[in-house]
Amino acid sequence: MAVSAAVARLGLASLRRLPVDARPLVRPGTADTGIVHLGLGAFHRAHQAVYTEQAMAAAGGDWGIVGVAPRSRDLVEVLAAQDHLFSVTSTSAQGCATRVVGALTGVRRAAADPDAVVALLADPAIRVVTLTVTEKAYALDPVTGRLRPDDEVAADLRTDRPPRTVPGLLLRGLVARATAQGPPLALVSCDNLPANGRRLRGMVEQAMAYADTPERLAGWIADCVTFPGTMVDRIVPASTDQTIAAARDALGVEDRAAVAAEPYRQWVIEDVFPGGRPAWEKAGAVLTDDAGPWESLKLRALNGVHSAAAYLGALAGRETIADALELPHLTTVLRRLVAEDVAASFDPPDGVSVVEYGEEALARFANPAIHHRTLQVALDGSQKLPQRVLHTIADLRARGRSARWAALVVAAWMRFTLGYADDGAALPLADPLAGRIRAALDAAPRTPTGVADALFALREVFPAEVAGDAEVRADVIAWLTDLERHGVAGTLTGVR
Ligand code: CS2
Repeated sequence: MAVSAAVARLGLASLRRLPVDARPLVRPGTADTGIVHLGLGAFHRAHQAVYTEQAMAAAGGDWGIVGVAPRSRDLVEVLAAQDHLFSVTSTSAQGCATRVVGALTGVRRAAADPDAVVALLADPAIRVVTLTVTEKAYALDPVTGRLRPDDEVAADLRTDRPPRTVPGLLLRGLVARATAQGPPLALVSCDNLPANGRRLRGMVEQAMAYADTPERLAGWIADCVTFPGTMVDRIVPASTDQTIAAARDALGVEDRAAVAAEPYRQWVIEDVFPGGRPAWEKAGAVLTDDAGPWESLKLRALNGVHSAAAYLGALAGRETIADALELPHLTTVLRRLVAEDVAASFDPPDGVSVVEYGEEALARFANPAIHHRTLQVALDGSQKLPQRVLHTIADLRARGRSARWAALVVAAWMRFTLGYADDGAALPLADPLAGRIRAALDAAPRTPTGVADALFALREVFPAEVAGDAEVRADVIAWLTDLERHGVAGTLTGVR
C-alpha cells in the first residue's frame, strides 16, 4: 500500500508520464461518442474498445464509446476517476506489452441510472450499440433461443418501472428512439451465442410482442434497426491484484481498471450498419455477409474445448486452464474431440482447417502467462453447453456418426454439477439454473444412470433429439461411470 500511495493515478493529467509506446492511439476527448456498449467487463475493454480505438486512429470518426456497466459500482467509479482510461496488457511466454486505451468517452451504471441509459439508446448521435452481457442476460431459452421472461424481465416489459434487465433496457431505449423517429441503429451482440445477431433480433421482437409495443413503433424498429452477427475472440481472464501490479510496473502509474489478455484477437462482423460504423477492418476485423460459419467454428472448436478443459481440469483440482492442459493425456483427448467430433459436425468457413484451428486454440490455452481459472470458464454451464457441445452432438448424429468425445464433455459437466472434485474438495455450481439442477439431482439416485437421467430431463439444456438418443445417453453414462470410479486422471489414462 505504501508503494501504491506514492504512485500517481492513471488519468488525463498523468498521460505524459507514460512510456511513449504505452500512450493511447487517439487523444482522449478528440472524438465524440457514437457507440453505446452494454457490459463494461474485462472482455469489452480488451476487445471491442481496442479495435475501435485503432479504427479511429487509422480512419477517424466520432466513435467514442460510452460504456454501461449493469451493476458494478466499483468499476464505474474507478473509470470515472481515471477519465475513462484503462490499460490492456498483452501477455505470453514471449513477454508482455501494456498500452492505455482512449476509446471510452463516458461510463454509466445501469442499475443507478437506467433512464440515462434509455436516453443514450435514443440519442441520434449513437449509431451503434454493442453488447457483452454474457449468455444468461439475454433471457433466452438456451435450447430454443426463444425469450423466457423471468419475473424481472416480465416486470420490465409489462410495467413502467425503470428497467433492470438487458431486454428491458433495450426495448425501452428502442421505443424511445422509435417515438422520436431517430436515425437507424445497429445492435451488435458480441456474446458467445449461436447466431448471436439472429438471437438478439428474436429477443427484441419477442420482447416487443410480450410488451404489446404499439404497431407503429414496432414497425419502425423492424425497419430501422439491424442486428449484425459477430464472432468475437480473445482470452481475457478476470483481472486480479497481479494484473493491476503488472500494469503499475509497466506504466509507472496506478490503473485500477487494468486488464490482461492474450496477444491474439479476432473479430468477424456482418457488415450491416445503417448508421455507419468505425473502420474496424483497419484494426484487423473481418467484415463479411455471413459470420455463421465463423461462429460455429469458434463455439465448437474453441469454446467447447475450453469448457472440456475447464470441467475436467476443475474435477482434477487444477486451478487454471494452462495447468489443466498439463494433465497427462488431456491434450490427446481434446485433439480427438476436435478431429473426430467437431470437425465432422459442420462445414467450416472456406479455406479453414478445423483441426489446425483447434491446434491453435490449444496453444493459446497453454499460454502460461494467462491465469484463466477453470472455475471461471466453468461458470453458467447450462447456458453454454448447447452451442458449445450439444449442437456438435446433434449435427453428428444427424450425419449418422457417433459423438463419443463430445459425450465426455457432457459427462464432465454432469459430474461437475455434483459439487465435489476428485479429491473430495467442494466445487461451486454458479449457474442461473443451479436451483433446478440441484433439485433434479436431489430427487435422483446417485448412480451414473440416475444422474444422467435427471440432467438429460432438463429441457432448457438438452434438446429432445440429444436427450432421447440412446447411443448418446449410453456414451455419457459410460464416461460418467469412469469419472466416478477412476477420477479424471484414471479416465484419461484409460482412453483408447
Ligand atoms: C470462455 C470464453 O469463459 C468462457 O466460457 O470459454 O470466455 C473464452 O475465453 C472466450 O470466448 C475467448 O474468445
